[in-house]
Amino acid sequence: MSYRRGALIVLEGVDKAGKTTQCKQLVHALQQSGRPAEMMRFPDRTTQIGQLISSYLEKKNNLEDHTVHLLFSANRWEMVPLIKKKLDQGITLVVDRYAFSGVAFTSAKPGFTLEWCKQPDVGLPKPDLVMFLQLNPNVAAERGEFGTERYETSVFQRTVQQRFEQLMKDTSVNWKVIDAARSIEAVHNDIKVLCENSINESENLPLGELWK
Ligand code: NYM
Repeated sequence: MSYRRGALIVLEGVDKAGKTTQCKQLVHALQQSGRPAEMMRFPDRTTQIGQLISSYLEKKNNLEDHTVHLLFSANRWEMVPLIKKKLDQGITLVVDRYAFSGVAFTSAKPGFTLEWCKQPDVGLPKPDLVMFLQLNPNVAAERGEFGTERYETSVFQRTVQQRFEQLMKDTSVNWKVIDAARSIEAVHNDIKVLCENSINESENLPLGELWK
C-alpha cells in the first residue's frame, strides 16, 4: 500500500465564530467515517510555555507585546515534532487556531506590522486547508457577552478581523471562507466536505512549509 499521510486542517476566525464547536464536530464526524483524526488547539495551555501564555491571557501576569508574540509562536514550534509524527501516522489533525491567529492578534496592536509578526512562524508545517469562519462583528455580539480574557472586546476583534482579511489575500495559503452565521449543522456540513476533499488531495503530497 502506498504511503498516506494525514491532512493538516486549521480553523480560524474571530472569537465566538464557533471554531471550537466545529473542530470537535469535525473530528467526531471524521472518526465516525473511519478516518483517523485528532484535535489540537493553540495556544496549547498544557505546556510550560502555554501556562505562561494562559496566565497572560487571564491577566494574571503582564508580558511585553513582542515577547508574548514569540511565546505564542514557540508554543506552536514545540508541538511540531508531534504534529509531524501524527501526520506521518496517517492521522488528520484538526487545529483550532494556528499562526494566522498569532499574526492577526498581535498585528492588531499598535506598532506591529504583518510582516514582522509572520517571521517567527515562517517554516511551520503548512496547513493543507485553512477554513476561516466568517462572522460579522454585530452578529458575534448577539451571541452574548465576550469573556474577561485579554483581547475580548468588540473594538479589538474588529481590527483582528481586518488583519485576517489582509492575511487571506495571500494565495500561497489554501484559504476557504465559511459563512459562520448559519446553523451549526449547516456550517458543519460545508466544513466536512471541504475537509474530506482536502484529505484526499493531500494524502500523497509532501507537507509544505508555511510562508516560505
Ligand atoms: N491568540 C491565539 C493570540 O493572540 N496569538 C496566537 O498565536 C493564538 C494561537 O489567544 N483571544 C489569542 C486569540 C484568543 C486567545 O484563544 C486564546 P482561545 O481559542 O480562546 O483559547
